[in-house]
Amino acid sequence: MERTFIAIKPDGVQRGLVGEIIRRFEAKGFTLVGLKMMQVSRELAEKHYDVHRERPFFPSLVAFITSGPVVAMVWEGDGVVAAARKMIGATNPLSAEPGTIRGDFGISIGRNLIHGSDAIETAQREIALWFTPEELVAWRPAVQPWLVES
Ligand code: DAT
Ligand code: MG
Repeated sequence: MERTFIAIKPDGVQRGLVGEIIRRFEAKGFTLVGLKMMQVSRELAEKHYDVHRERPFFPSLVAFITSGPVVAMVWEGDGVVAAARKMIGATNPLSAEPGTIRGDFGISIGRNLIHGSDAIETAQREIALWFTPEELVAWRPAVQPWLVES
């Protein structure tokens, strides 16, 4: 089953949006299979943002993600990677559509609240980076027959 990595960044935690963001993914029908709050190390931050290493904003990106608690999650469901990106919205919250998380709650690219994997292969890499296999729980919600046709 497809899985994606989602992280509520320090601004999302500080602004009290943890519940709201989890609510949206639950209400949509995706399944939460991993969840932890953590203080991100510099090492993890640099690995996570490795593709952006050469970008001018890389130092501030690492400084920000390590500046306070982050809520790291793994969500499961068919099509969850692309659907989560749609729910999150464009990178710059000012361009993000209303109805998306960034579109509804943000105004600045450096404070865009949430991370979501951009492709299935990225999700696999990020899940392995942030979670051990034991931290992930495979379970089937009882409402599944009311969410998907068998
Ligand atoms: P996304 O988080 O939508 O996947 P990304 O992977 O291109 O966006 O960039 C990672 C993060 O880096 C993004 O959430 C915010 C920051 N960022 C991206 N482009 C930026 C820019 N031009 N200036 C400042 N920060 C930027
Ligand atoms: Mg990205």
